[in-house]
Amino acid sequence: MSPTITAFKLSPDRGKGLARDMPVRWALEEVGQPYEVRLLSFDEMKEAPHRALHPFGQIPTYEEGDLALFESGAIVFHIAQRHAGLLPDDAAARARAITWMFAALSTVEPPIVERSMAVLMERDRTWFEARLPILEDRVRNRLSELSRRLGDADWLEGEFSAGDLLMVSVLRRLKGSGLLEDYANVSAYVARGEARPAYKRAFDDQLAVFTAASSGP
Ligand code: GTB
Repeated sequence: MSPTITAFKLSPDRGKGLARDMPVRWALEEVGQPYEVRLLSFDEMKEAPHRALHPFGQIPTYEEGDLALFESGAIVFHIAQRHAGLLPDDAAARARAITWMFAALSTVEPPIVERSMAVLMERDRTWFEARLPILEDRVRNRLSELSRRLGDADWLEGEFSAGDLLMVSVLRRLKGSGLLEDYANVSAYVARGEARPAYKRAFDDQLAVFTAASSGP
């Protein structure tokens, strides 16, 4: 039986693939696992049936038989554990790839999200102009550290892994900020991720949901 994930009925990113069902879709495409998608409105996300799956009333969730998961990182990890292709077999290499999954979500993403939230929600505050350069410097710090580590490698640890999948997903949130462009190897890394056939299938599928919903009656 195919797993079912949840996603926005009408994503606020207008199909740019920034909502967190995207890494889950991408992981499922990488391992060749077909899946169903249940689309939810903002109201439906906060209702009891969805809250039973997701305590915070968010997307994505993942259901597979009796197993119900939330948190995109945990879902990608589960998919990577269950199928070949996203984590190396060698125990040490696997541990290093998992380390990059955590690094993406807990070290690289927080300053990126903090900057995006400020740009989206705090533009009209008196202190916004003073705060933005501070937030951008924090992002630049992480990008330069990542750039140094990546060097001229294609991926963070040998072959493409779930660590790269999450890192590329996190870095995509900087599109349009002008920050990524200063780090040529990191920009090329993101482009390499986006060029993967599995990424493209996942992206097209989530875009099709937005296109259908926004052109409906
Ligand atoms: N840590 C959780 C995870 O990784 O799964 C975070 C889940 C989460 O933030 N879900 C968001 C959500 O359900 C959607 S993805 N929000 C509704 C709510 O909280 O009520 C975050 C997101 C939303 C929109 C954009 N965008 O428009 O660009 C990007 C990312």
